[in-house]
Formats: sequence, C-alpha cells, structure tokens
Amino acid sequence: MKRKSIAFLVLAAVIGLMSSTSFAQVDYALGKSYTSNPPITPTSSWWLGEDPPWVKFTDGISAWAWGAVTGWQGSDAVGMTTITIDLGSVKTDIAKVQVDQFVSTSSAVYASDSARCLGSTDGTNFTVWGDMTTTGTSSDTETMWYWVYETASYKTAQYMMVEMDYASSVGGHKLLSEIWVFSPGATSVKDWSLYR
Ligand SMILES: [Ca+2]
Repeated sequence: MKRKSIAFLVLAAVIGLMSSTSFAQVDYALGKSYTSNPPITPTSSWWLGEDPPWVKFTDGISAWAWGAVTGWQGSDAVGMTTITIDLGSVKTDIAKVQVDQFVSTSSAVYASDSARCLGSTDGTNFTVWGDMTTTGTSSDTETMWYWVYETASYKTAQYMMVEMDYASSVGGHKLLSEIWVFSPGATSVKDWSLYR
C-alpha cells in the first residue's frame, strides 16, 4: 500500500511537471508599449477612445466587445496599417504571434484582407517573417478573427511589427482587441485567457 502511495506521488509529480512545462508559455507583448501608422488619434467623435495611452493592444484583455477594442476609422482604416510593439529586450524564441481582430460588418467594422509579421532587433531594420493565417471566413461577420503566425524556427526580435492590410475603398473601422507575441508552448488559438 505504501509503495503504491509513493508510486502515485511520483506519478503526480511527473504529471505536475509536464503540466507546468506545457503552460510555461509567455506573452512577451503583455504590458509593452507600441506605436502605429497611421497613429490612433482620438477625435471629438471618437467613441472608442482610451488610446493613447496606447495600452489596449497589449493589456492582456481580448474580448469581442466595444470596450475592449480600439483602432482606426474612415480613410485611416483603408490600406495598410502597421503596429510595432517594443518587447523591451531582445527575445530569441518567439514562436507565435496572434492578432485578435474585432469584426462586426453590421457596424461597419471589417476584417483585414491579409496580415503579416516582421521582426527587428534595432527598431530600424525589419525582416519579413511571413504571412499570418486567420480563423475568419467570409461568413464570420460578427465575431473575432484570430490572425496567427506560427513557426517552429523560433524568431529573434525586440521590435515586433504586424501589418494589417485592407484593400477595399470602404472605410468603416479597423479594430483590434489584442496582439500576442508568444514564447514556445502548447497554447492553441483562443487560449489567450490563460495569459491575462
Ligand atoms: Ca486588449
């Protein structure tokens, strides 16, 4: 009986170790500062606001809700939008980047046509890592679109850039809720709630 108890404890310890290993993933972007082009500029009619202080994309909160998103409107929402996050120091094991885009076509908030990731160690010279893929489809008109870039060849960067393109001439809004820059781990799309 005692031997079984010890065996159980050892097994539990091993499982615990495996669990802690699989949940060791870190969001390097959490709480970090970022800039964008075009900049997010509050106006008198700006009903989303709060950005500046430039926190909503990296506050660890992702939700399909007006209070959890901000972004661009009108002509600023058309064409290429660039967001650059300063991760604070060079990270050498970036495994995944995820952008959570708020989409609500009934409110003129449209999904981007494409997105891609770039990285830099000096904030000046950026290397294109690759295109992001999305969970969204043309029928997903009132939901979050998750854009993901994932690589087994870990990337090195202090400055993480995401380009979100929207080619239509229809302005509307381009709104994001969160940008995640993950270290290696087992997290799949939408498991962001683990990292708040
Ligand atoms: Ca957020």
